[in-house]
Amino acid sequence: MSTNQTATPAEGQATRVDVLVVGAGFGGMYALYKFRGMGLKTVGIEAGDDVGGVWYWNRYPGARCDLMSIDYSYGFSDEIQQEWTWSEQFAAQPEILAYANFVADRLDLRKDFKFNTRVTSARWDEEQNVWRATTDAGEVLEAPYCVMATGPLSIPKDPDIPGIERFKGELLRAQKWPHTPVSYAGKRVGVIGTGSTGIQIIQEIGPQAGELFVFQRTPSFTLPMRNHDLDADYVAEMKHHYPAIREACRNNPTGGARPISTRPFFSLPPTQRRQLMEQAWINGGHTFLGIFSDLMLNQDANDEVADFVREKIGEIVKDAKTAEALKPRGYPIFARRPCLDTSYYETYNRENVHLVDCKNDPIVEITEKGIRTQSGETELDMLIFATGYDALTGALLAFDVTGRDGISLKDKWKDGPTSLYGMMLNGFPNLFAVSGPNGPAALANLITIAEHDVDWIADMITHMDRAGVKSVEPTQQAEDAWMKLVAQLAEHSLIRKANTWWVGANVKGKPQGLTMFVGGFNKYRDHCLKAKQDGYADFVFDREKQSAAA
Ligand code: NA7
Repeated sequence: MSTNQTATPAEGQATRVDVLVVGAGFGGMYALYKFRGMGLKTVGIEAGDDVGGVWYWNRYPGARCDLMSIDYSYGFSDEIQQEWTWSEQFAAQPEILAYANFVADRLDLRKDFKFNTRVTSARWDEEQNVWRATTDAGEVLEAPYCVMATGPLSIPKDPDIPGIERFKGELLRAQKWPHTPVSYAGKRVGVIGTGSTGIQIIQEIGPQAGELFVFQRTPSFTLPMRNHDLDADYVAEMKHHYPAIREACRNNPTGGARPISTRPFFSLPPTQRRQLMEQAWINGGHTFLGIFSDLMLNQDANDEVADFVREKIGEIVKDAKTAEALKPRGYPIFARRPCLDTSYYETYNRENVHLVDCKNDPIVEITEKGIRTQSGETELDMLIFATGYDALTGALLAFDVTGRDGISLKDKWKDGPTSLYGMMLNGFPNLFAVSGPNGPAALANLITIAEHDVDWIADMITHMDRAGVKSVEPTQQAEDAWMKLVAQLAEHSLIRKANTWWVGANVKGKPQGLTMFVGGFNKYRDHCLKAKQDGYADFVFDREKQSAAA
């Protein structure tokens, strides 16, 4: 199918390919493999010097995926899933990055990626029906199809605190961690940020640092991970059942294999509810989320689970004042990304670990020597930022994307992101996003979503190729209807009730609101499938020709 021609440009000309993929994370890697396999000349652009995306950058101590490794891995190739063996229930960053490298080697992906390169702009050329992208290497690439696999968590965010540039000690950012070993021994280390990242760092370096000071503004709920090595028999069994496991993931609201209960919290008597929660605490992982059906819909049910976890924090943390400060209040449990830990609360029982409660003692500034809070200065040798990301939309808005009639993405999204399925945008023909901001995005297994989205995009391209059409975009009505559904579902979810990156609250000036599809990955998949079965009735093909004929 299609052209599969590469024209080597003369000086000043653009490099012409069929598909341009931005990003070499798990979404971009699969996209490149898939489109190349369709006979399309595909080129990937990646800012890092190798594959892995967020797992390439995030080398901070303790970095680990909180989805089970068996689930958080590709299902598109049986050879790959049979050849690769995970060592732990929840894999650490080095193993996940090794897996990304294994896949890249196995599929020979690197030859079609341009590493150490950033896209600086992308513009739709209506005459030629191509996206024309420029890079910071001064190159121009042209492709009829442009696939943004830029990831929901790829633009790190420094804290909004004055004086960062003054600090004379070692300043480290979780998402741009050095590739060489870092020593904490004998040092006074400060950590700002107690989301998933901060929690992983704190429990890892607490025992290593001379003194560790945790500057906590909002405490997170974290549950025991109960990580363990995978034994050979279990792995063999999983490998045997991989096809069924992948199918279960595709039919699950979280894109993972673990079933979600249909039992509402208050349908059970209190003793049984308690028993289930105790069991979930012992089992670990995200079991809690799956044991009742209505934790994100029923505030009273949510409150009881939150009380249970607060009680556990009180039991683990010996100092009563520290325990109280660590107990999250004022937002529903699971409305911030639920974290999994191995020894987080226990870390605060160490004499060298100190919690600074910034709700009561706010940070005023960063000084040459450390951090000044209202009550005084804490001197530090090392300061670590685990302060999150400009998530979901940040990477897509980091460069100029200009669609039909000169519409810029920044303008289109000035009040928040809108699209059809998070994948396609009215006004931006042939532009696709993998795990975009109006799909399930951060609420489900990102590898399951990425595989789904890339396959859906591939089907669309195949359809266009067969129909002999050159451009496609969703109708405005279809996009509006999707966004209405996204908003209606969000309205009933407790997720919108916390100030998190999920709702854009962590970035000053960012439009606020829950723009992800909270209906579950399986339902999202149904919607996308229906679009195809309906013969893509919600899309306009070759718009120019159609308007001319009208
Ligand atoms: P998060 O979850 O956005 O957490 C960022 C943390 O940084 C959070 O505790 C913030 O507190 C804190 N923060 C940010 N700015 C400040 C200032 N100025 N002062 C004090 N504390 C601050 O990012 P993560 O990297 O931990 O996790 C992101 C996702 O990666 C995670 O959800 C997983 O999906 C993987 P705040 O809440 O704003 O009070």
